[in-house]
Amino acid sequence: MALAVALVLLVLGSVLFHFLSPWYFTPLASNWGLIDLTVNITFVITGIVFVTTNLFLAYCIFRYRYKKVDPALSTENGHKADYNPENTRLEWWLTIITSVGIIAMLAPGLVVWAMFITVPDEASEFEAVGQQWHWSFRFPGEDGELGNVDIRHITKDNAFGMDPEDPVGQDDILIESPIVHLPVNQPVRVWLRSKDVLHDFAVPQFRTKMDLVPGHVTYTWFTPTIVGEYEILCEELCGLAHFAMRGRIVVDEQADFEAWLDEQPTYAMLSQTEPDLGLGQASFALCAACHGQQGQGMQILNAPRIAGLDTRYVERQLRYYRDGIRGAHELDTAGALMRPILIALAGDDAIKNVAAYIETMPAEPQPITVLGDIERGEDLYINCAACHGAEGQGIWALNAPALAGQSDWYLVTQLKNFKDEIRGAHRLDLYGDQMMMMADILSDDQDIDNVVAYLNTFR
Ligand code: HEC
Ligand code: HEC
Ligand SMILES: [Cu+2]
Repeated sequence: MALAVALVLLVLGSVLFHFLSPWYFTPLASNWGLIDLTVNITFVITGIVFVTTNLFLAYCIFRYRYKKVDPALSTENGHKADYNPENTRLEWWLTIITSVGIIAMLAPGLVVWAMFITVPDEASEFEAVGQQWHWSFRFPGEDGELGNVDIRHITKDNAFGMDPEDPVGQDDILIESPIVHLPVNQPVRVWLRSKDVLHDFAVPQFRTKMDLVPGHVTYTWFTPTIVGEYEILCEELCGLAHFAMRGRIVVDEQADFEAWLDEQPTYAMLSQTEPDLGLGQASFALCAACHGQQGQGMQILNAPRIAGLDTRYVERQLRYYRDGIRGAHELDTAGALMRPILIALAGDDAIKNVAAYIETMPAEPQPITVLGDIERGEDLYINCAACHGAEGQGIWALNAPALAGQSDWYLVTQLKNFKDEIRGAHRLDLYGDQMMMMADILSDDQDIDNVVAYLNTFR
């Protein structure tokens, strides 16, 4: 009896949860309303089956429950079930109903799948490139065609693996930031390419998702229908840190989209401009006042060592300071010191030059000022090694800077800043966002000191 009641409550609770729960589809912002329809059909059919079978079970438990019958007063058998091995009629009915239900669930899915893989002729195209743990994008240039790429061409200066000999690729537009724009109401095909492991391109509001498979180029298509900003998630669940691999699609009016695209560099522009080390060295005079003549850093000014930092990392930090993505938080007093410098360092070229010069400066390990439990630090650092390298050497392909030999007091403040959302919380800071999630692994200030003390063993 209690079991029957529990079953009825379970059914009621599930149905109520379905209708009252706040966790449902996000509002639709693409042409793929049919995906919602197929999911809803499945929900309704499996829902009806769930409700009827469970209520039937509850009914049987109640109806045929054990009854004590006194044999002296009655000939009725109160508790023994009849054995009823065959019931052809009933079996036919059950088979037919089940088949109809399964067909009703699968058939619409097949129709929608056919549409899902048939890209309309008028669709424009772009490419989304996945790598651990970052998205970047490529649009065809004026010729309307994407040039050849190959994993073998990938270097620090050719992150897309563009074929330098291919004339078609010269005008391709390369977007290294994980934020891409698309025009509204224009069908678009996304070519999906992975540089390393499996990834999965998913935009919940577009109801579209597709795996990126290393060695293959896959695709999906959709028509964004509402102007706005949407998050790209990597819905690859197996493997490390895919949840931290966020990107963004900004859906614009056509004119805004074109204005944005016009500002993006082509492969030819990127591959032909060599940084000017002489100009970079001249600009470095601005930096030496705080970071020291050798870029070794000065603790009294809170300025860390910058000698030897990776060019791309430095460029990104300088752009972040300039654009108020880093150093603009009211509690970030040290970061605020960097912001005025970027007024003097005008333009992306100046940033490029000084960053290139900084990479050439020899990096001396900095004195140890932070002590902690090195063994505990080693255990904690296992989580960090995947991005920053087993010896804290940094991995440029993952956008993670070197930590070994860096001013240790500075590493401590940065980890605290990430943890307290003073660094990394800006909505355009998608790498800082990764570090904010990672810094939460370190439960308190002591653990921060421990992991930095362990990093001090690499020098
Ligand atoms: C007024 C002093 C000052 C000057 C001048 C200055 N910096 Fe800084 N810089 C700082 C401070 C302080 C920090 C640390 C900010 C923090 O703690 O977040 C910093 C941080 C940085 C970082 C981030 C390092 C990292 O590992 O993330 C870079 C890169 C950098 N500076 C480059 C430069 C360059 C290039 C120049 C010259 C064009 C320059 N700085 C001039 C004070 C200065
Ligand atoms: C998913 C990859 C990933 C993991 C795991 C990771 N980091 Fe990072 N870390 C990054 C990236 C990317 C940056 C650069 C952020 C930026 O560009 O602003 C960074 C930046 C940092 C910085 C700032 C360095 C500087 O020069 O300013 C510190 C310190 C740091 N990480 C420490 C750690 C520690 C300690 C752990 C382990 C608890 C860890 N990271 C785990 C990706 C990672
Ligand atoms: Cu991924």
